[in-house]
Amino acid sequence: MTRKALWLSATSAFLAVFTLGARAEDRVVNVFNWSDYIDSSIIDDFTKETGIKVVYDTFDSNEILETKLLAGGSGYDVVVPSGNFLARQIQAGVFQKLDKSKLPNISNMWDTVMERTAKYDPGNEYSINYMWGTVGIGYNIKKVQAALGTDKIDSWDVFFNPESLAKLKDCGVYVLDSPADIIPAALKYLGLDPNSTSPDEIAKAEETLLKVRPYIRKFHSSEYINALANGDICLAVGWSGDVFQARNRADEAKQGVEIGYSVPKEGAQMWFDQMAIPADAPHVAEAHEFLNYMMKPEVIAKSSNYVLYANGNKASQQFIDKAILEDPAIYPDAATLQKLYTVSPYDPKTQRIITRTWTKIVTGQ
Ligand code: N2P
Repeated sequence: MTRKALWLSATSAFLAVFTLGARAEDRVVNVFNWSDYIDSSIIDDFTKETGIKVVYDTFDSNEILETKLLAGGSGYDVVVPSGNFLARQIQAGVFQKLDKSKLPNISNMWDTVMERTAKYDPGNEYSINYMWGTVGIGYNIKKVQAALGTDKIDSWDVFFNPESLAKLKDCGVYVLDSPADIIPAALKYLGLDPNSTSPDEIAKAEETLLKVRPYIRKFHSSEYINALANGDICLAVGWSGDVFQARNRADEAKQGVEIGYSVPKEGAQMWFDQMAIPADAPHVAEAHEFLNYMMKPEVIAKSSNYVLYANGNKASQQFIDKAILEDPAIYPDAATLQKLYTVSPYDPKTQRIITRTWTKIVTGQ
C-alpha cells in the first residue's frame, strides 16, 4: 500500500467509527426521576421500540434536583420536579417549552389534572404530569395497635401530639426530609393555612415539630419504604404510593408485617410530579420521544400499577388494576378530594425562613 492509500484507508476507518459513534451517541436520553418511581421494564421497552438508550438516574428530594438545575449543565434531558418547585424553576428559565407537535399522545391526558397543574405551569407549556399523590401517614398496623391501642390512624394528632408520638419512639418513626411537605402539614394540623408565609405561623409549626423531634429516628425520603416493609419502623410520614409499595413488599416477604396508609382527616397535601425538559438538554428530540412514549395509555398504566400512584393520563385508566383505580387513597373520591390541599411555591424570603427552620428541626436545635 502506498503512503497515500494507507492514509486514506485510515481516514475512512476513522470516519466510519466516528460516524457510527456519533449516531449511537445521538440516540440517548438522560432521565433524572424520583427513586422507586418506575417499572424498569418500561425503560427496556422504550429502548427496544425506539433504539434510544436511556441513562436513568434517581433522586429523592426536590432540593437536590433544583440545585442541579439552577447550576445548569446538568446533562439531563428529562427531569421530574414537583409542581411547586417546577413553578419557580420555570420563572428562573430552567426549562424549555415543549414542542407539542412532537407529543401527539398528549390527547390522552386528563383535563382535571391539567387544570390543577396549570396552577404551576400556566397552559401546561413546559410540563406533563407523570404521577400525583398525597403526603400522609404510613404505619405498621400491629405495632401501632400494640403501642396506641388502635389499629386505625385517622388524624395528624398521632404524629404531631408529643404524648402520642412518644409511645411510638421505640418502634421507630421516620419522616420525609422535605420541608415543603412537612411544614405545611404542621400548619394544617394547627388549623393554619398550609400555604402561610407568615414568619410567626411558620415559627408555630417549628415549635410543634421541635416538640416531637425527640421521638423521630430519621429524616429521609426513600429509606422508609424498606424500613416499613421490614418492620424496622412503625410509622413514617411519607408519600402515598411509597407506603403502598412498602405494603406490597411486606406482603411478598410474608413475615406478618401489615402496612396501613392514612390521609388524615385534618387534610393532606396533594402534589403533582411533572416531566420537563431543561433549557440546556443535550438530546431534545429524544426527550420528546420519551415524553410521548410515557403518555401511551398502556405504558403509564403499567407504571401506576407498579408504583401505586395515580397518573394524569385519562386514557390509561382502562389499563389500571381495578383495586388501584378504586382505592380512594390512590384515585381520590369526592370525599377524599375534599380533604386535600395543594401548596404554592415559596417566595425567596419565605424559602430562606423555611430552610433555616428545617435545619433547626432536623438537627433538633
Ligand atoms: C417517589 C416519590 C415521589 C413523590 N418515590 C414525591 N414527589
